[in-house]
Amino acid sequence: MSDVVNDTKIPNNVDLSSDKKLQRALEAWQPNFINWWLEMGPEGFQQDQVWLRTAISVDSDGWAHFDYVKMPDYRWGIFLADKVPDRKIHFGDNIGQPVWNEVPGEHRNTLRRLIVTQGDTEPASVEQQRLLGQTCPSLYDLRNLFQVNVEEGRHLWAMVYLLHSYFGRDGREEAEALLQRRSGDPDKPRILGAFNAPCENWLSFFMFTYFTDRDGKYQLLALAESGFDPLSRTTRFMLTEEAHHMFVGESGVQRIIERTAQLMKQAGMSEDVRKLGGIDLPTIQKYLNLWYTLSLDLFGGEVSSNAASFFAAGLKGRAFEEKNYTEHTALNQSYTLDKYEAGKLSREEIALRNAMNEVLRDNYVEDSQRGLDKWNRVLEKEGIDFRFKLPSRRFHRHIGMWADVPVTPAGEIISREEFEKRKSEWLPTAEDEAYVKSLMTTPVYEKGKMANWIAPPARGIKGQPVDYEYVRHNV
Ligand code: BYC
Ligand code: FE
Ligand code: FE
Repeated sequence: MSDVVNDTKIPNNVDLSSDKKLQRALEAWQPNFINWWLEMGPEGFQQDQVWLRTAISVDSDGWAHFDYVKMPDYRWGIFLADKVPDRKIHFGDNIGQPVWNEVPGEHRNTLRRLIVTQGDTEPASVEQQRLLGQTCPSLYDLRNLFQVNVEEGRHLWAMVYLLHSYFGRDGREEAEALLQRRSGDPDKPRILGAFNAPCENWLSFFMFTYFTDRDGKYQLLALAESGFDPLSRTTRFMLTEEAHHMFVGESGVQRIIERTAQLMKQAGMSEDVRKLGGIDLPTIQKYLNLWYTLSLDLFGGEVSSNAASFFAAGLKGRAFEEKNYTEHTALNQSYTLDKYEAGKLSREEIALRNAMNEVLRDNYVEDSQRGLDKWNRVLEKEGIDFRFKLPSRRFHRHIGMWADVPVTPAGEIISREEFEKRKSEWLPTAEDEAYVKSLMTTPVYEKGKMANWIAPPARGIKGQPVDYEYVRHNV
């Protein structure tokens, strides 16, 4: 099953050429995808040779191939993890029934919506990151940006394959619409909040890949449990690529912190490294606050009947449902959470199924902390007192019961006036954004060289040296 067929226009391990109608539909979508890529993908680098990883199979060793490729020639393929023989639905109301290889009629709309929502985030992120190459801190980082971008493009292919294969004409229409919406466009925005937020500097990019791609990880883990087997198999393979995206974010932020620590020493342990062209720690904390909270919103409301029905139907489980839980109906169980309503705070017990968004968010919060622990170890080693902190999950929310409630990063409810007065301490201001951007006006295209505000990585990609020519950019 994991054999790869490369003799069609679309690399795949789903035996695409045996279904001519599907193959023709996808081959008709392909030029539209390429047009979208040329219009909305990385601007100014489409003719460059980039040293990229391409998925070529789903074998755990050797699934990827590294070589120079021009991005529009990237071989975006369709790869599903191998079928698990006799796989059964293992949570919700249908436990023990065989998994679905076709879409059950009663779940058709729900499944389509889940797949479209997932699919929409992939091109959205490419659009958000479209201009970042023009301000890159090194060729190494430029290549990592493009690696993330082409793989988000492949994730779009993964969802479009499902839409075309299993949802007929509606699916084909949704696949077209995925190329029509635009991140941040008020007339045709992307579906979820964070994917319409501007991501215009590299500090934002690294925070995005650390925090927002990590929402991707958890949503994909939840969908990997799905009783709709093609969705489970495609998301399982997407998770393989996701690890590198989060690595780019985690190591990128870490390298900024390392450089800032050096500059602080040069400045006689002063926090003010702006005069030396570094990014001061409080500014890094503000960008952390911003992207973490935008990403918390992506889990949906705390109390969600949608989430309960996804779980009941066996469409979307908890992360590691099979491995980490012993009870899989989630019935007759409760979840206790803070409730904020009409200005009053209380504790409330709700049915566990209605809390599935919050359960997944709990996993996400815990996982997010790990990178901060690493970043704080850098500061500790350098003898710097500052520590990064995840803000309260009530802070700066736009979705759920904390939406637009004025709360401090410590979780304290305050007045709207106080919030407005103090928010410049907590979230990037226009001045912060202008300062960060001012550091990044000139791209660094010289092999092995790094911009002043970031330390070099510990090592290069896939055994190559840091000063490898990761992108052959003709200036
Ligand atoms: N922005 O019942 P509720 C990734 C809507 S990231 C705007 O609480 P539900 C990636 C919601 O749709 C992973 N609207 O929400 C990362 C609902 O609308 P309706 C993406 C929002 O349905 C980096 C209403 O509010 N994958 O892959 O339980 C780079 C009530 O909401 C938002 C997925 O999201 C928001 N943040 O859950 C590249 C997985 N949140 O029904 C890629 C698929 C909620 O009133 N999606 N709404 O019209 C899902 O599982 C669920 O739809 C959600 C929301 C988790 C998003
Ligand atoms: Fe993705
Ligand atoms: Fe990603």
